[in-house]
Amino acid sequence: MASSLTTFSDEAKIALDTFSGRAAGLFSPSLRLGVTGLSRAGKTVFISALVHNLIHGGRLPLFEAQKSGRIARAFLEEQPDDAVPRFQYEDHIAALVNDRIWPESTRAISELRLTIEFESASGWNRLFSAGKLSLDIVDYPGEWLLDLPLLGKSFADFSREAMEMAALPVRADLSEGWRALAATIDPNADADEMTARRLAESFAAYLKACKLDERALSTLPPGRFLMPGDLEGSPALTFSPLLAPGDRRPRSGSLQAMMERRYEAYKTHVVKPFFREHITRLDRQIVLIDAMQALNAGPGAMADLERAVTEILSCFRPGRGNFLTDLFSRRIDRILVAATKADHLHHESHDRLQAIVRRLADRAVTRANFTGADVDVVAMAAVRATREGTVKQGRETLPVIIGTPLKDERINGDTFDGKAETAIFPGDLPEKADAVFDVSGSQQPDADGPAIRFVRFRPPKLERTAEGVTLSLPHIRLDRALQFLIGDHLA
Ligand SMILES: Nc1nc2c(ncn2[C@@H]2O[C@H](COP(=O)(O)OP(=O)(O)OP(=O)(O)O)[C@@H](O)[C@H]2O)c(=O)[nH]1
Ligand SMILES: [Mg+2]
Repeated sequence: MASSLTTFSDEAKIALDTFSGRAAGLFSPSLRLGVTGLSRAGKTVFISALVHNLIHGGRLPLFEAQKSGRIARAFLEEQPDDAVPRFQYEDHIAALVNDRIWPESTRAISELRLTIEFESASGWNRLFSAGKLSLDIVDYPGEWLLDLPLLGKSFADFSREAMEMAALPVRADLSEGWRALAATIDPNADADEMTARRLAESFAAYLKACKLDERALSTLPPGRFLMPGDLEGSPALTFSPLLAPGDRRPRSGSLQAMMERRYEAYKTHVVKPFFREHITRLDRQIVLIDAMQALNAGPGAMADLERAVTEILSCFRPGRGNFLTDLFSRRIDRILVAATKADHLHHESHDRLQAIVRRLADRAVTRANFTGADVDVVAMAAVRATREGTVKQGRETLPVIIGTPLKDERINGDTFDGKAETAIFPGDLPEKADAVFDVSGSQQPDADGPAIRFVRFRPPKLERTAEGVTLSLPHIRLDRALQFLIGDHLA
């Protein structure tokens, strides 16, 4: 009896919650899901695959509501915010499915509303809930998110940190030009537009260089230096950290005063509105990371990725007394850190990849002093571009992945034409997650080069049923991600 009593009071509480907290939401409860990640992490592909699988009833055995047949239908509806660009779902799917090309880079925020009609699993919920959930998905560049910590930093803090980061071994050579230039400049000299511009351009060039493939470094703020949008060339983007600016108020009319004013303008006109309008309204968040790329580039890039995830997490769940707390109107209660592109590895390595991400997220959670939201991790592929097989080499049988490498991808001196299928032995991830974080190099799995072999594949060719119906996009563990992100709202 006791157990059914708890069940009853729990459900009553949920129902009450529905009544009071979301009075309007009783008829169409909504959940805002933020999808972020540094550029090329896989956001657009993830959103397209998620929506496609829900609309077309994809194979999602770990997504409970779908597995038990309780989802009546899922469809796109008009989004709630008229001023935000719509996520171009149809275009992206056409590219993926018909042309087998990956969608183009997105550079701005966009939104999509997916409504799910379902039957609740519990009789009580069926009485009280509309059996309808609107999922508002917001896609935005992770670089912009990294700007949030700036709100709590003075220009002197910002300068000091930027200089420290720039001098780290992984960045030192890339930042050399900018640091040399900054060293020749007296912050106390008269403000001069051309000096400001030269410094800002040199700083932006260094930030851009960090992002190139072979370095795979995560970005440093300010995010709009890489994706200026319509702000290109405006004074709010024409500034740079300075070498050793004093903490005291700079002389008015000095270069430092000018840089400080612009830095503050950037915070007021760019950073704050973005967070107030978008981030603070999120309920759930998925942070996509390209761990494969970072693993390939080595421990320095992994440490850098960890730093970026730490910064991102510290933005989502600011503690009491934090300057960000007041900005939040809702509380993000679940965050999923997801490594995409697991289809580049044989399934035997999927758990290892997940262990690596778990270790990265755990350390980030500790460092960010983060509490109060559930954080989970997953190694997944939103779109599975490969299948698995084995190849005999002498006496050994090697596990391989088979797919169509993108045109001009190379491995071992071979260049691919974008048409032929190829089997690739991707290599194994190290058994111990620690090895990939070891910057000292002593434990590096393979000192001669990256542990895993990595080529980009074209999207898969979709199978058709006997009746000619195209099946939904294949994936790896997308269902697990869905279950964590929205499963409880469909219970
Ligand atoms: N094999 C495989 N490749 C993927 C997957 N997801 C993304 N990719 C690759 O990663 C690239 C970037 O994916 P996008 O979804 O465009 O990344 P994004 O985060 O939206 O990038 P930006 O819009 O540039 O910020 C794609 O062009 C693919 O090459 C996946 O699930 N499997
Ligand atoms: Mg995108």
